[in-house]
Amino acid sequence: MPPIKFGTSGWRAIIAKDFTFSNVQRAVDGIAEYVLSANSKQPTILIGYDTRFLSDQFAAATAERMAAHGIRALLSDKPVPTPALAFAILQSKADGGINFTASHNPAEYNGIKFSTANGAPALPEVTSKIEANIARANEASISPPSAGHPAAVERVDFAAAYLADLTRKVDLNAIRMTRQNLVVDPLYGAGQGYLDKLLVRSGINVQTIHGTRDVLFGGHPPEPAEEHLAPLKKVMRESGANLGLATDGDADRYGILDYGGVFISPNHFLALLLDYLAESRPWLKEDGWKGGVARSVATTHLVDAVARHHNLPVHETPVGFKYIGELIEQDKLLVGGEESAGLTIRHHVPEKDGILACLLTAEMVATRRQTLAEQLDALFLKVGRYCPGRWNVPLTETIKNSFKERSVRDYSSFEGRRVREQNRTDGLKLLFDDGSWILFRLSGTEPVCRLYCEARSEKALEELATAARNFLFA
Ligand code: VG1
Ligand code: CO
Repeated sequence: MPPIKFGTSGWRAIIAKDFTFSNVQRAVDGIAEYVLSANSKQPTILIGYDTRFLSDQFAAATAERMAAHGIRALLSDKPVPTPALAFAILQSKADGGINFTASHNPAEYNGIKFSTANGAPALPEVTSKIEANIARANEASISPPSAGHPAAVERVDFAAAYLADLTRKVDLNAIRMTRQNLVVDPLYGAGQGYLDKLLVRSGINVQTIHGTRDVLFGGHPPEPAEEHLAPLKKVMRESGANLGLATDGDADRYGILDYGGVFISPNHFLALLLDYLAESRPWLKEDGWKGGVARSVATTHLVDAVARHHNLPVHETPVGFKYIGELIEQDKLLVGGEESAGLTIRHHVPEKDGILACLLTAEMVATRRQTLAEQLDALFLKVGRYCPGRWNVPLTETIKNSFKERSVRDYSSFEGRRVREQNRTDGLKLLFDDGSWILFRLSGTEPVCRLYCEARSEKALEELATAARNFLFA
């Protein structure tokens, strides 16, 4: 039996190869054992699913299995974004939630994201217990739960309360008043019927593309990276829209096209939004609150420059939103974000929320009455220019070995640059005297090695990235 391992964000595997009904049941039994051991009363677990092949059926089977374990199972009545499920966990005071999703991965994948009672992605201390439960069950071939007193499975709507909450956190009125013209692209994923519906209901001019279920996602992974947003760009041009707003397969990530279809990198967006929220949200100035900002080790240091400008401390985390979720949960943050397009804000769910990010984009454009590109230029003038980039290298044996060997070495210089600091928070990050840096690490969601670089000009970034690629992967 294959081991079931939770990576950066849940367990992911290829459908029919490892992601089978029987392996899902093994994983669910491991989660059930954890949930039962962590609660003295009868626990409640929320179960959601995205629009992938069989996600709804995996979820339904899981609800039955949870009920057989004596756990009360509330099953979503439709596909649900991961942040909406997180909100529902908090609101219903449930003991956790499972979302069937492989997020941005290609169509052949499915996955399980498990969140704890605080609505945050389960931390390694929890997932290692679940993994141990699963491994133990393999050895002992524990018999299935007795159907003695199976609990009930209830079908529930998780959308309404989540959307209502967003209307209180975003100034939809400002968006409506400025007569913006928006195009929404949920990339055939779980965001459909959420972001678009909320905008339509609020009287905002919006059209949707890819708002139906297609388990092949139109032939591309449902990742709102620039290379997958060409159709959105085209529709924006045709309709004269001023913003294109995309979300990934489970709508916890965002992808933003500015006026003219210009892609705004999630790194730059995070810094812009931090600057905007620091200026525009009065609750930041609440007495006595000494919070700051969190970014993953792979995220732009433009965030640090903006934080410095607003006198906010910065927390650096490993890659994976669970670490930022933990800080949100402890009320230490105004904004937390990751370069992969993860964002949440104070008083919101301890989980990344692509729908919130899209709404705040439209609000920021409405309030400042400038395109995002204009805002970014102004920000660069204020705190300096930062040029981040990221590359994926498919994981062959050679790359694996090269990574292993090169990530443990000690570096005082790298390709003619003096190394100011070596950071091993996640993979290896080398920081240079001029403020530029490189980071390489193994992905925990797909078989690739990731290389991140940042420099202070596009030309310097190109040089640094070439040097890094030649050194690491040549
Ligand atoms: C990637 C991203 C990370 C993100 C994770 C889950 O992880 O780099 O920032 O939190 O995916 O995102 P990795 O280990 O593959 O680099 V999602 O939207 O797939 O839940
Ligand atoms: Co996702």
